[in-house]
Amino acid sequence: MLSQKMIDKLNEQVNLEMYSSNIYLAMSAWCSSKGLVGSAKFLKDHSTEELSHAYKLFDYINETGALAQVGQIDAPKSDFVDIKDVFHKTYEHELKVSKSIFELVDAALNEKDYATFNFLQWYVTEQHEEEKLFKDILDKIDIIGTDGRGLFMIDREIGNLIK
Ligand code: OFO
Repeated sequence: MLSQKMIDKLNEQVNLEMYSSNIYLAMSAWCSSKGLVGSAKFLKDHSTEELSHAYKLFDYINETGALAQVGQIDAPKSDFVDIKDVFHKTYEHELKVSKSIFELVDAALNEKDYATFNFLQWYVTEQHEEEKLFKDILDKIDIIGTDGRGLFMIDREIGNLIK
């Protein structure tokens, strides 16, 4: 059985994952409007992945007999300077999500809620992978550059990252 504190924190995380999904969807729209087809597809695909993160938490809360809650989700930013700005923001956002997951893990340990602690390990691993994914993209942008054909190549590379 979850404590009220854990229910509240897990519900906050559901909200953050849904917000993440909307951020990536808005970024996908921006990329699409700039003809960055590969990045648009990749970010839309990632938006779907974030929803699955939200649903996994949602199901966990419900399975314990607690009430999962869908809260208000802020509108994401819809304008960006360039492709580097987009992926810089994805990376910064994932660092924020990792911090939130680590706070949840801390809370689970403090509450001696070992079932939730165990459940959250999937997110700890996932965040490590996501930070790496977006850091790698930023590195590629720096190496290839975005002048002339560089932007075309970067966009194609990003599109090829879809699993
Ligand atoms: Fe991109 O992170 Fe969810 O958890």
